[in-house]
Amino acid sequence: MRLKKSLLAFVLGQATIGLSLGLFLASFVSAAEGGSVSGTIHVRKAYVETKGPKSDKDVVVYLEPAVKSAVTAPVPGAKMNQKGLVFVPHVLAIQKGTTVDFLNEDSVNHNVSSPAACCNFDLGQWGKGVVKNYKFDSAGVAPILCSLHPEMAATVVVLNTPYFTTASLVTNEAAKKQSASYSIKGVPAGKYTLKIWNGKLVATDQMVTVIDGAATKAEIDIHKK
Ligand SMILES: [Cu+2]
Repeated sequence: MRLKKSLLAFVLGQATIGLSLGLFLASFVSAAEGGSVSGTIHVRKAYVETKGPKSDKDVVVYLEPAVKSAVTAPVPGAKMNQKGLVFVPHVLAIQKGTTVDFLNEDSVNHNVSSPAACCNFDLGQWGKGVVKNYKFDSAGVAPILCSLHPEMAATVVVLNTPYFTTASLVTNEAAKKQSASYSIKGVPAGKYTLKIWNGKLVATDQMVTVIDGAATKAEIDIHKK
């Protein structure tokens, strides 16, 4: 009887070790899906308009791999519509090679064009409910204009990387501070240069290391050019 009990304890012990090892391996496998980079963007010694259709609240945050990695196909479905004589969204970040649909939701005609060196185009004029599109094949910053409405303006930021996000600066009137939080998820492990784009402000590039299953924190100070 005593022998049977110790045998049972031995078997249970082995099973526990096996289960622990299994759980350990499972956590290792799921962690291999990449990591994230997140933090807060702080506006330093500057003030930008954070309200209205012509605000400078949008900050594009992106990670350029230190070592050239496999090319990832751009995500489909990028849109910049014309609604109420405004381009929506005001700032659109995309990966190079992305086709953007421009839908006119207004009852008046609109034009969509850009004088940018990276992406010089003019799609003509069209009316309500019609979509025209343009494929952004070169990285760069493209101001988007409507020749019929000079007050309409937007920006397409074309990036050489699929790892990016757009954060929105908010003004804390009481503290007289402007900031935004950001998070880029699903980034493969490795070294990256963290960069930003904003209509008025710049930041110093910083190196970040992404570790599988880990959240890397990176604070960003942005200031006048
Ligand atoms: Cu227009």
